[in-house]
Amino acid sequence: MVVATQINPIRIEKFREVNIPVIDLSGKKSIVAKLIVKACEEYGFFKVINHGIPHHVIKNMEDESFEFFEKPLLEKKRVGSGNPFGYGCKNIGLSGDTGELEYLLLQTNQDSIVNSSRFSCAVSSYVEGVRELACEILELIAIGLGVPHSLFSHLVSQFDSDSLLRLNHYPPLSDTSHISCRRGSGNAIGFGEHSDPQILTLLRSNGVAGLQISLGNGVWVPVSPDPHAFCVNIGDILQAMTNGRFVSVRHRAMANALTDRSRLSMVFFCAPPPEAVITCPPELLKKDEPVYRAFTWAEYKLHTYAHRLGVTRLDHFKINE
Ligand code: GA4
Repeated sequence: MVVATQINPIRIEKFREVNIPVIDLSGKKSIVAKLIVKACEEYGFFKVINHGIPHHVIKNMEDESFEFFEKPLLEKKRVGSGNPFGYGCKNIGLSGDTGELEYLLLQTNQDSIVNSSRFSCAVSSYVEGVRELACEILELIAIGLGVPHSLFSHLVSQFDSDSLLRLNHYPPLSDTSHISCRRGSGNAIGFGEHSDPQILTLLRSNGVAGLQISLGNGVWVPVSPDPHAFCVNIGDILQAMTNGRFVSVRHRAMANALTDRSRLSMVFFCAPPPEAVITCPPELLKKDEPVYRAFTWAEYKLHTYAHRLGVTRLDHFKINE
């Protein structure tokens, strides 16, 4: 049971870690598909194990990420193609949100990963692995929902899919030597409350805790870190495409105050191509009225970047708002 206590100014919970479903992808396809759909309906979050991404691909990406974040600030700031992409420290997005982290936000379409440095090789292999895994999970979701297998996955596998890779580095708050732009106290937020705008998110973190899921009404539960698993969550687009049957659950990351190890999360956001039209297929509507109007991913992104991190942005696309 979750036992909550009120401590100003942030509500702190005393709780067990939430047991989100752990799904073994090596199981029988039809059974795995059902389990995933159930997890999407009940939690919007689940973990996958036996995911098939080779250990060395993940390890390489992690090592390269740590090496990158160890570089001097000025060198890191030169990386990337500018706001919102590239290196960022404390600033999140374009509307004034901040957090206790530094990050590297990368576009992942084939044109973006071109150079052949060790770092970009690690990124290409990692992105190839997580994209394939995302497509496999999206196909299992389609099977579980009884819609054509590639209904969701084809959006992510297309050449111009707008998917992103985000490397988030949360150094221990007690250590001020790594980045000069970080300060904070015990209960500081690393990355504030939000839902993910895309279709599906695949997060892999090292063994340091920080991710929390909102149960609503200000109650937060932590997700235990597991370097061998991927934590998967539904994004706004999949909520819209399932007419609200799956929910894009709000989550956040706490600043890393409890250990002297850095937390590193490597997050793949699967997005459709900009011109893809987002709408709920008739098979999923059944007799229900559509909750959201049709919109393109480009339109949704414009709306997303025009608002703050914590906004429930799908509400704007509701038919009866
Ligand atoms: C949240 C999920 C992803 O990290 C992200 C974020 C994006 C950004 O950092 O540029 C946004 C945020 C995220 C949603 C609202 C807008 C856009 C920051 C922000 C304030 C890369 C994404 O796609 O949306």
